[in-house]
Amino acid sequence: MRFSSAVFTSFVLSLLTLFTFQAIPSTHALCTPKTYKMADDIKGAGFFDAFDFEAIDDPTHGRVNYVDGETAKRNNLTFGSGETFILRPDTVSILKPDGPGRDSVRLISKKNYTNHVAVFDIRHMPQGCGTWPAVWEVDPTNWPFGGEFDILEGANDDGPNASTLHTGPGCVMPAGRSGMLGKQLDENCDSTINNNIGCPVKFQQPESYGPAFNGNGGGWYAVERTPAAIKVWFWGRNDNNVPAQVRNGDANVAPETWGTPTALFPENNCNIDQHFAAHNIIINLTLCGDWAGQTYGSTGCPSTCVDFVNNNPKSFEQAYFDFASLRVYL
Ligand SMILES: *[C@@H]1O[C@H](CO)[C@@H](O)[C@H](O)[C@H]1NC(C)=O
Ligand SMILES: *[C@@H]1O[C@H](CO)[C@@H](O)[C@H](O)[C@H]1NC(C)=O
Ligand SMILES: *[C@@H]1O[C@H](CO)[C@@H](O)[C@H](O)[C@H]1NC(C)=O
Ligand SMILES: CC(=O)N[C@H]1CO[C@H](CO)[C@@H](O)[C@@H]1O
Repeated sequence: MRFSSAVFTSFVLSLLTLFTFQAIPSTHALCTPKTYKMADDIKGAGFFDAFDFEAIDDPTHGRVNYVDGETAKRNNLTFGSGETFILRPDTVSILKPDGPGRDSVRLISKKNYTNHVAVFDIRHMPQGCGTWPAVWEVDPTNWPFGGEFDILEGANDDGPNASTLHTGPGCVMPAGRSGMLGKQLDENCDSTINNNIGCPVKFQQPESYGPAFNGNGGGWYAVERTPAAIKVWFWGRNDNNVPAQVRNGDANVAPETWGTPTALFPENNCNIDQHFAAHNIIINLTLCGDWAGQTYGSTGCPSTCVDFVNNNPKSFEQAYFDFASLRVYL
C-alpha cells in the first residue's frame, strides 16, 4: 500500500503525538513518590496466623515467664477477634518468690522483611510500674550484626519513647541532622560500645508513650526501610497530620507524602544493606529485667520491682497491648 504525503504526514504526526503522550507520564513517573503495595493486612485473629509464640527465657532477665500459644489462649493472655488483638500478662496469680515469673507473651513474625513499610495501629500499650513493652525488628539469627531496630520501647511508663538502631561496629548517624522531629541522644549505633544504648532518637510528642498514649486513644507508628534510610513516624489518634493513607489503611502507600518523620536514620555513615539483614517483627512484654528493673527505683514505683510483680497481679490490668492492625507494604 502507498501513502499520499498528506496521509504520511498525519501518520508521522500521530506517531509524534503518541511519543509525546507517552513521554509525559514516564517523565512524570520520575517525580512520582515511591508507592508500596499492601502485602500483609493483619488484624484480630489474623495475628495468630502471622506470628509465632516464643516460650523462651527472657534474654533481658525480666520477672516473666513467656508462655506458648496454647497457654496464652487458654488464659486469655492473647485474644484476637474482629479488629482487636490483645496481648497481656497474667493479672490473677500471686507468684512464689522462688518460682517462675509472671506469665507474659513474646511474639515473632513468621515472615521476615528487608525493604518495607509497616504501619502499626495501636489503641493501647502496656502501662504501669515494672512494665517494659517493645515493638521492634531484628535478625534473630545474627545479633547485633544483622541489626536491631526498636520502633516503640519504654519502661515503667517513663519513656524514653525513643526509636533506636543497634548494629555491629561501623554504623554512625550524623550529629545534629535535620529532617526529623525527634532529638538524637547518641550517634553511634554500634551495640558493642556505650553499654548498647545504640543511636536513639527521642520523640517529642508526650502522647507517644505510656499513659499519655493510652489516654489519647493510642495512635499509629509507621516505619519505612530502604537502602537509603530507616524512618519512623508517629501520629497520635487525634493528630490532624495523620495521612489519609495511614488512617484509612489504604492498599497503596507513599511515605514520601507523609511529612517529616519523627526519627530519621540515613545511610551517610551507615551502609544499611550491610548492617541490616532480613528482619522479623517482635512484640514483647517483659516485666522488670535489665532496663525496667534498673530504673524502677527512680520512677516513683513502690517496693522493689520483683516484689511488686510477684504480689500485685491486679496492677497489671492496664499492662496490655491492643492492636487495631498491622499492615506491611512491599
Ligand atoms: C524485648 O524487647 C527488647 C527490645 O528493645 C529487647 O532488647 C529484649 O531483649 C526483648 N526481650 C525479650 C525477652 O525478647
Ligand atoms: C478475653 O479477653 C477479651 C479482650 O479483653 C475479652 O473481651 C473476653 O471477654 C475475654 N474472655 C474471657 C473468657 O475472659
Ligand atoms: C526469611 O524468610 C525466607 C522466606 O520464608 C527464608 O527463606 C529465610 O531463611 C528467612 N531469613 C532469615 C534470616 O530468617
Ligand atoms: C512517657 C514519656 O516519657 N513521654 C515523654 C516523651 O517525650 C516527651 C518529650 O521529651 C516528654 O515530654 C514525654 O514526657
